Amino acid sequence: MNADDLKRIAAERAVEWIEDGMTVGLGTGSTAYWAIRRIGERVKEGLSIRAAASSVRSERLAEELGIPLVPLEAIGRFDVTIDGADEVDDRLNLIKGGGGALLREKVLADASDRFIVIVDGTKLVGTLGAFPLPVEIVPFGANLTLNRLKELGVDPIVRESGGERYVTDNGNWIADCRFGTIDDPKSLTVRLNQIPGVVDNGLFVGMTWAVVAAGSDGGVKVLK
Ligand code: ABF
Repeated sequence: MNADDLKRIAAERAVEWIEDGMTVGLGTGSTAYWAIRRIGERVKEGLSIRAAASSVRSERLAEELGIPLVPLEAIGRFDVTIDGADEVDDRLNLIKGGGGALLREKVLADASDRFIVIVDGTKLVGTLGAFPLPVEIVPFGANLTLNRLKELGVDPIVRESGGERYVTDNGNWIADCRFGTIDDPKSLTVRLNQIPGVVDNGLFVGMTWAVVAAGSDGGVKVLK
């Protein structure tokens, strides 16, 4: 089985939690892609839901698949949000944002009764930090914000895509920060978000309802 098979297996297991009448948050990334695909299949089979997406690209995919989208203004809470992650630690805290959608993803996750994370087993780590932490910053005074990040002992790399600076759906930039092992993600996320110019960061602490992880043997683990 290749990585994509594992992502699909984890995604399809998570989609089983979706029931008629639910309001569903759609994540972003190659694993969330499979969840959106499966939701689209179930909608064609008669599943009645309403949904909102955490990125323009997931919105477009949902539209193509006929998943009924509603404006976020029409939503108070999500029953279920399904999304990927870059790392999951043993307390189910996450690093997300490798796909550049961390801000909208965190807004949906925070408004979800059940935030379900879908990963292939390689994303499970004991402690976060091998993956560079994405930090979303406003372009205004970015050099000053980057200086503040450097004071935390990192060398922030402003993300580029195709030789151009990467711009998020919200018009901001992403600074990827290698903190190394992150033993106290709660303190770090609070410290980062106190920096003027930082919009949010990819640490999702205490937000996960369940992790669905597909192992290389094709087995699926549900961690809560
Ligand atoms: C998105 O999915 C991002 O937050 C996260 O970085 C990414 C994981 O990507 P993939 O599922 O493609 O490995 O939710």
